[in-house]
Amino acid sequence: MNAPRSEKIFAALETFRIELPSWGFANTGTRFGKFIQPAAATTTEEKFSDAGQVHFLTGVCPTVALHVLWDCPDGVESTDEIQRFASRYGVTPGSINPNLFQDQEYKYGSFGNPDPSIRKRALESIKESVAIARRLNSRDISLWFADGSNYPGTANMRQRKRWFEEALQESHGELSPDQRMLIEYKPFEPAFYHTDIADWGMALLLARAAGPQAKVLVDTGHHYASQNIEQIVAWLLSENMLGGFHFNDRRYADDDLTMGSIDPYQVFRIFHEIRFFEWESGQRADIAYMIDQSHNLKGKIESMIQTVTMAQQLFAKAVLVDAKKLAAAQKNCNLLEAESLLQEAFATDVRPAIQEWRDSKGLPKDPMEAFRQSGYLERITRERAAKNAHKVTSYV
Ligand code: AFD
Ligand code: MN
Ligand code: MN
Repeated sequence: MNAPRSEKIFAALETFRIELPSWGFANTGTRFGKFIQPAAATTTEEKFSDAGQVHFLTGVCPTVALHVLWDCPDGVESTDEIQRFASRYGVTPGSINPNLFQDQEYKYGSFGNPDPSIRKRALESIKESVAIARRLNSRDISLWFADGSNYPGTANMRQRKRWFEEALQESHGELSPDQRMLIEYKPFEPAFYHTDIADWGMALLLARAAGPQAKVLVDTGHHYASQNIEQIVAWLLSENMLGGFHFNDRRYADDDLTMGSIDPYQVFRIFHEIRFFEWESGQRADIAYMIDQSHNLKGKIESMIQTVTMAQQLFAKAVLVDAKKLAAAQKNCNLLEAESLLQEAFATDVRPAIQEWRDSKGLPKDPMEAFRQSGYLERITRERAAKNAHKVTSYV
């Protein structure tokens, strides 16, 4: 690895941070049931402990996204305890993700519910999430709505758009000046005929209607097969409306597979578009990188370490693209030159430079191996196996 490239990689790794999801350490499953893991976190404190391990070993995951109210059962009253966990385990609360999809009253939707009292309840939940975020000094309130319908004719899609605009504007009014509202889109699931915020255009229009502190959140699993996600990223960057990502990978739908496990080149191209924008604009894109995965079969902590190290590799590869040469090749329609600048960067083995960087930071060169040697998994398995043994294993 010649010096300029590893210097580029070192500089990039200095800036790259990615947020862990609290829900990624707890037992989750599919609609066909859960396979309980004896070491899975069963409390918010255990989630902070596990996230703290991933950050301790990788050095790039200082924040953990919280699901409200899963992680804050007593709402704002839970924040003191959360702050104690943060200082005890060395990770701070990150984005706040209100849960507007599980309670029975959300059966026909939250902001899109025809019953105004349910819409009001959903709005109160979001206002509480904003208050929790303020108490925890969290900048981002990350909004995903499962709202939609399963059959043609059962929903007035224009009326629901208006209800979302009103509620998001009112939610936006609760934000303090340094907070952001990230509006996440998803084409389908759990609704299968229409989803109220189904694509990036709808999320963009609703973010614009909500107010200047609202941006779009791109979940890489929330696109139809073969959709060009990096083009969406380029457009949102150009509009200054890209707030952040939920990273995962997918084969068929919102599979929440490990980032880069199916199509690493797509993630590389997303990172490349961001770097190309930064080079061209001369400004840092203010984007929150988050993981949205919760593995049912892989070990929870191992799969998070695997995701983080993959993210670092793909980010490091993307910074090797020579933007100046690329711009010239594009201008001259030198297609093979332009294409090869991306392919060469993607083909570069950046692992030695990343290991050097970790070593320079006093971090383990191989965080996965360090975790396996640490005895942490054996300890938490002993401590949690009994609690997990009594967990629900099916939905019937
Ligand atoms: C599910 C949804 C969406 C949301 C996440 C966390 O599809 O991605 O961001 O849960 O609430 O994956
Ligand atoms: Mn998501
Ligand atoms: Mn999802």
